[in-house]
Amino acid sequence: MTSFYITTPIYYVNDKPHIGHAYTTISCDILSRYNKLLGNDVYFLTGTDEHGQKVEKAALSANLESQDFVNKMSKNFKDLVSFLNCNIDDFIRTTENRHIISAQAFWKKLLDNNQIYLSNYEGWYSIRDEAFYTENELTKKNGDYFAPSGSKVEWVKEESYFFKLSQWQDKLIKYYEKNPNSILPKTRFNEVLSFIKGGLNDLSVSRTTFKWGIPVPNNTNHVMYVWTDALINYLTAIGYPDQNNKLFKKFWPAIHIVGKDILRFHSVYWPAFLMAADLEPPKRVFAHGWWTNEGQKISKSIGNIIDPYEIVDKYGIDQIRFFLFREVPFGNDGDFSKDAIAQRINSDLSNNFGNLVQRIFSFIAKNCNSIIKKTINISIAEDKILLEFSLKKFDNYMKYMNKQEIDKAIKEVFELLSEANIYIDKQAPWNLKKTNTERMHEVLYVATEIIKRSSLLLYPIMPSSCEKILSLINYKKIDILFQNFEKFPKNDIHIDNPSPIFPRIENND
Ligand code: ME8
Repeated sequence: MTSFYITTPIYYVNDKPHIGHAYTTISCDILSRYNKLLGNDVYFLTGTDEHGQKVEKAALSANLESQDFVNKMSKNFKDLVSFLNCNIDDFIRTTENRHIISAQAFWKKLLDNNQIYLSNYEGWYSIRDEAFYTENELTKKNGDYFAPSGSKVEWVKEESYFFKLSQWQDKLIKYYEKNPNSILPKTRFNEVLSFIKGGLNDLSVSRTTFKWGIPVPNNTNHVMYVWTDALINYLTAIGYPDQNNKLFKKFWPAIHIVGKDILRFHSVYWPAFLMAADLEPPKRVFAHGWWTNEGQKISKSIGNIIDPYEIVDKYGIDQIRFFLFREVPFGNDGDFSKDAIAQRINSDLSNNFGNLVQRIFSFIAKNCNSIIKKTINISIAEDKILLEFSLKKFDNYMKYMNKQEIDKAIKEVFELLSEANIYIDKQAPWNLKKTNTERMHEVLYVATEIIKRSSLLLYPIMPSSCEKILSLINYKKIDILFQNFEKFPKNDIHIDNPSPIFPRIENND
């Protein structure tokens, strides 16, 4: 059995989750469900990043002890996972004991491997990004300096441990040249490679000016730099430092899905840390794009945060899951607008998919006593063409899903659904009812088979709706597997009376 380990970034708990966090988590759920349908052994991890100066500051302004604050805030992220209908295997928090043990063991391994040394850091730091910057990356405005992300940086000067990142430059270049698919999309791969080729400095990996972090082993004046601490979560969850742990042996290395903002941490620092600790680098880092709200960057100060609870309550969870991945190529930036959501729901879900299900299943309920007869021979050219087309679409769908190109995979299914609607219009079972009921049954049988196949393919994206549709033809949860894609039913099919799965959005205020 192939194993598939997929992770979201662990989110900072300085604030409430918004649509951007929901986006990454849903993408991992889609890919995880897709892999389960293939029969793969899947492990899906998400969680929260709870240390560092940014979180400490947020706790202070909330007037809470850091630990009490993170307990409260982390829960918001955990609750959101189930609200989004995401089936995770573990939710990790970096303040958990298992993680502290794991991060300190990892640190000791780096020390043993002579990868860390003590010195002094003097330079720019952004608390909002929790990142160090060199002067040439900054812009100056009214006497202040700003990082490319727009966050203000401050000058820090402190004793610090350094990781010998500069020594990994050539090894990383070699690794990436040999494994060009280990960073996707391609443009991101090129960006990372040229960044590495531009030269790597040793990286400051500890801080001394605040306390909210994992103590550095044997020198408790220092806490681990929050990114070093955070990245190790991917190992902790599968049992590190016990490398004989069943999960660790089965699942490492992982596929990390991240936003483009944190690609450098995952594809430069992280693989270098791992190789320096004698571990394999990630199987792949996929960096997706950035959502804006009606053209503007989503930010608390602008006051245009999109609350996932609000939009899911308004449009439905499957509708939002679908919109996010149908509307924008996974990897590109996207703009969130209510008009775009309504248009997607109405044109793709109500008019195309929903309409096919509705008209076929209610026709069967009304005219065939809710039964479609088993069809033994598919001999009519139009039937064969449509069924073969579905196999081709399935192949393409898998090709895209394996590269995390979720939008393209969805498009393949909608091309199939459009063809199925054309087929029904042409075959017109409502006319056949009067002239040739045997043929009418064949047509309904083929259409039902296409609905089944499309629902299987769309299940990872819209699990509850597709489960509902499949249950109308008596498909059980355990049957939702791609190995049943081509399997025709052995008996007549009883169709339960359908109610509309994807109602149109009429009022979108
Ligand atoms: O960076 N559009 O946490 P974070 C799309 N703790 N995705 C968005 C988004 C937007 N507008 N806003 C946020 C951290 N995201 C670290 C990670 S991992 C070892 C440590 C998503 O809370 C996207 O996945 O700032 C982005 O990379 C992540 O949230 C940043 O979350």
